[in-house]
Amino acid sequence: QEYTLIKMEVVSPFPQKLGALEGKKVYLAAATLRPETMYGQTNSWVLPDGKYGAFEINDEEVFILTEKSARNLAYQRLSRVPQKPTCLLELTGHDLIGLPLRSPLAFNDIIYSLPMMSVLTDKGTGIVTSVPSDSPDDFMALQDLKSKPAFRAKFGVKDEWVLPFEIIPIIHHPDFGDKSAEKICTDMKIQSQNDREKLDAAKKIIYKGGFYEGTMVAGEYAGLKVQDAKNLIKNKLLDIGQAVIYSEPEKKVMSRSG
Ligand code: ZZB
Repeated sequence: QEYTLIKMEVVSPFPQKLGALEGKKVYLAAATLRPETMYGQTNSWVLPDGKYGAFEINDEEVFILTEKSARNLAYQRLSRVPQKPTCLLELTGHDLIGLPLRSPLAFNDIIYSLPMMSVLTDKGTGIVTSVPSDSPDDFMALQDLKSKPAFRAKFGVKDEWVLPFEIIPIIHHPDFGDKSAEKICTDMKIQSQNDREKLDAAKKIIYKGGFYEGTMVAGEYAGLKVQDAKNLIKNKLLDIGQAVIYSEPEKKVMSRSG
C-alpha cells in the first residue's frame, strides 16, 4: 500500500510535553490515499491510548507517528541515521490532543489534533487527517465531538478546537452531492463513529463514486475530474516538500477497502 504522508506542522510554542522538541520543525505525519481532499481538512485524528514517538527524519525535521511506521520510513531513506529510527520523545495520543497544526492546502489556517476511537495504530502512521466532507468516518467522529460535550470533556477537548469547524465542500459526487459523507451518513442513519459495519459500507460507496465520477469543486483544480486532479495535487505536495511517499508492506489481511 502506498500512501501520501501529509506533513501537518505543529505550531510553536509547543506544550510542555513537547518542550524538548522546541527549535525543530515538528510534524504530525498523516497517511492518506486522498491527497485531493486536503483542502477540506478540519482536524487530525489520533488514538488517545495509542503509542507514538517523535522521530528524527533529518537534522531539522521531526515526524510524530508510530514506531512501526518510523521503522518503515527508515528503510525508505527517511531517517536521520540511515536505516535506523531515532526517537527523541515517547508520546501517547493523549499528549497530542489539542496540538495546533498548520496543514498543507487546508483552507483552515489552524486545525487541531483530536481523539478518534477507530484509529488503527498498526496501519499507516497512526495519525489520520480528517476530511469530514468526503470521509464518513471523519464526519461521524467530528459529529460525535460536536454533539456530545461529555465526550469532549472526557478527553479534555476544548470547544474552540471543534465547534468552529464546518464541513467544506471539496468534491461533487454524482449521487451524494458536495458533502457526500454527511449525506450518506444521514441516508444510512449512522449513529456514531462506532457504527463500524455501516461506516465501512459507506466508505466503500463514497470511495468509488468520489474517485471515478467525482469532480473537484474547490482549490486550484476546481472543474477537473478527481481522477485527473489527484496526481496533480499529490505531485504538487511532493514538489513543495509538504508531503512524502510512504509505502507499507502488504499485510496478509486486506485493508477494509480491499
Ligand atoms: C484523508 C481522507 C479523505 C481519507 C477522504 C479518506 C477519505 P484504506 O483504504 O482503509 O487504507 N486512515 C489512514 N490511516 C489510518 C489509520 N491508522 N486508522 C484509521 N484510518 C486511517 O483507507 C485509507 C484512509 O483511511 C486514509 O485516507 C485515511 O483517511 C484513513 F475523503 O485520508 B483518508 C471514503 C474515504 N474518504
